[in-house]
Amino acid sequence: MSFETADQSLLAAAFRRDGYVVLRGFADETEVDTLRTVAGEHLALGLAPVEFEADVGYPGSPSSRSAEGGSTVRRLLGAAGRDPRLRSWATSERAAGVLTALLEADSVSVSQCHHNCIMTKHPGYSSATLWHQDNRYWSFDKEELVTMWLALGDETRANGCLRVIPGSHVLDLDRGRLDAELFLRPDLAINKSLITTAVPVELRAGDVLFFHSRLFHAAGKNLSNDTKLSVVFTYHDVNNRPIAGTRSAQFMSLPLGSAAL
Ligand SMILES: O=C(O)CCC(=O)C(=O)O
Repeated sequence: MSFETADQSLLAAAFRRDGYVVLRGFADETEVDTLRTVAGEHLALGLAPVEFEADVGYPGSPSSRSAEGGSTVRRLLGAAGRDPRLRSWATSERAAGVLTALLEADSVSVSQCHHNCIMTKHPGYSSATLWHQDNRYWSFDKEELVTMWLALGDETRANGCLRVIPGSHVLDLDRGRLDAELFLRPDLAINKSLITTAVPVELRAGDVLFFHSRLFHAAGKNLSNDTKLSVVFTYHDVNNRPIAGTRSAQFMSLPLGSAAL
């Protein structure tokens, strides 16, 4: 859907059905250039806090920070606190308009806990991410969060774009279909058949993918010659609270729209 022509109720209906929607050209060229510049500067400096590929231990990642490729960054963390331009992207009225429709909420906030990052995928030492729901990271009263994923460059199968399983946000899977880390177990025939229904979400710079925290998704390695950069924030209804004492409650969420900082 193109951003200009998207009707909020159609958008919300597509999201309820599929668990995701893509808005083409949601960010304009100037915004993409600005955020790419910020990302490039912070990456070049290795500006903390960062997560390294070696930290996640996913398929293809270097075995340790001291191994070859061990200094490959996976995520520039704490994005909303890094730079006012990232914060204003995360908390804009435009984002609020879409997210209140998708979350069917009067008012939404952006979490500063997990995600809240610039996701990078480098040629050479990037890892693949297995099939999972983002609720493996979250502890909220309700498993109703939405991630806004902005492509700062083209995202294709070759450079490890996200793949999603449409409609999987409404599935209720037995715990045994997931491994200890809450990834879908690829050895089970029933999971193999679910995975055959997956679709790649290819994006152009400026396109945004909104997806539900229960939607199963995965991504491959970056097999191209260029680093892939995406800006990733996750949102919740202000009345959907993080569980006290969990990582989701570690930092305050930020308000959106006119209430934003
Ligand atoms: O780009 C990737 O490898 C996928 C990232 C992802 O799904 C996640 O961190 O939850």
